[in-house]
Amino acid sequence: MKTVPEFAIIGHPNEGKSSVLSTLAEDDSVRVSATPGETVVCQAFPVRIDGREIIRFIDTPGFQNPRQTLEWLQSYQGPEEGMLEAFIGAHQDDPAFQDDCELLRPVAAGAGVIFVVDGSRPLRHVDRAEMEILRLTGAPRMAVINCKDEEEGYLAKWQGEFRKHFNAVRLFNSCRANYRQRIDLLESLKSIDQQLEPVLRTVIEAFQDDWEVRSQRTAAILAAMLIDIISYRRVVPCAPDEEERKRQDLHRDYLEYVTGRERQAQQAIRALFKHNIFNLELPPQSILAEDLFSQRTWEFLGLSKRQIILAGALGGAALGVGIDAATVGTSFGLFSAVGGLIGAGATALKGKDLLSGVRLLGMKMGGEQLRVGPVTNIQLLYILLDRGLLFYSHVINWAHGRRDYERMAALPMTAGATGGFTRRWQREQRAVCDRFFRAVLKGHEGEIEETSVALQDLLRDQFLGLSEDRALLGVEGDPAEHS
Ligand SMILES: Nc1nc2c(ncn2[C@@H]2O[C@H](COP(=O)(O)OP(=O)(O)OP(=O)(O)O)[C@@H](O)[C@H]2O)c(=O)[nH]1
Ligand SMILES: [Mg+2]
Repeated sequence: MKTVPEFAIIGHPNEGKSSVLSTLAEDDSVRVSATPGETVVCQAFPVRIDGREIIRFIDTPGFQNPRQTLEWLQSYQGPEEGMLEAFIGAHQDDPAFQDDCELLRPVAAGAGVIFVVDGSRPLRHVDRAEMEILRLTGAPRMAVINCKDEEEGYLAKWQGEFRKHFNAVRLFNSCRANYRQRIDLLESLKSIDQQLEPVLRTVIEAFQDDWEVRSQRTAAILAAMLIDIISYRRVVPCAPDEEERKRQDLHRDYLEYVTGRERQAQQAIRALFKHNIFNLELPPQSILAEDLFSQRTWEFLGLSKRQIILAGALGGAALGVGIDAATVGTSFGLFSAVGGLIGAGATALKGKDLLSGVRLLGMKMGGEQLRVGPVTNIQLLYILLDRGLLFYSHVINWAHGRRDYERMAALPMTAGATGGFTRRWQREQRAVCDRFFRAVLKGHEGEIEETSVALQDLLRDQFLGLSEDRALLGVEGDPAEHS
């Protein structure tokens, strides 16, 4: 085995080899397609951490002529070490064995084998032939069952057969596997060959360290975003007669700013988790696809209607409170979508005259100037934190090999998915948020730095918990899990 461990992903056409590789290597550039025969030549996909290659997976075409290949290998009389080279030498110009030669090349060169089957279909004779070929190669090998459908009736049969031919067997769903399952698969690989163990242990450690680094960086990205959004201030010249219009402009600018700033943070997080090509599209039912300032967002994240009104965060219109259009257009509706934020810190609202108590905190006229910001309501911090945590859990649970977006998106959001994360936080955790919020409002650099570090530590721990915790992983409702 070489210094960089190398594994060829081998199997029947269209079983999900490329898809498994894509997820395992966190590489969304791997070509996956519903048409059998998509992969025709071997291609190595290195996994790099800090620019250093630590493991390499090789995508291969599916077996083309396994029965005859097996017959040839079984009747081979020469020295065992030269068997694969001899097979390739004898068949490389025969179009009927083109794929078989190609897929056996990396094995002949010493790569370990990960054999992929679709465990949702019954076992066939041809599968046994393929397994027997791999056994004869003598390569360290493990079998991976990738169930393309939910059907699990054949699993026991597959597992029984695999035990005869492989050193290890694992279920690994290329569309759903996450960080934990990738690590588990690597752990199993360790057991297929003693010689592989030390180098794979190093690989696993590198994966784990890298995951922590990514989680730490995600926390830093979110903290920087929060500082920008909370400390947002603008001052514009404003004559008394244009106050109303200017307020609306400022309000709109703020909405755009917050939305854009959040999107920017999400893109940075996405890149950190190597989703480079496909746009991890949020299912339409996802609360993350919902506008940051919509009532649904705020309710979903655990605020009651009354709390939302108290936060003054949403407009009367959004809440369905019967306010006549004229009033909505002026002091309440338009501003109050971010009211509490820039904001119309609405006090308790009662019926039709609820507008009388509305004060526009944070937005004030002074001299010939209109000032806005900073945000005065800590609720926005929690909403943004919740959305950050949801986005993280969405990203880490989006397997790189997953390509069937439509099907995933069409499924309903799960019942268990209501409520934010921060709502369940303890008093100490809320205190960290509180100190951070106040420091940012005060604008004291040192204090911001200090409280931001505490917030990042808190977030990193939450992220790492989310990476390991099966129960929480479904929080965004991985629809495949529940269909
Ligand atoms: N629903 C579902 N579809 C899957 C899964 N794994 C693979 N597929 C789909 O099955 C098809 C084949 O996947 P590939 O990864 O290209 O299969 P392959 O074994 O590399 O195929 P060839 O390169 O043609 O031999 C693609 O349409 C995948 O999206 C899975 O776990 N669930
Ligand atoms: Mg392929």
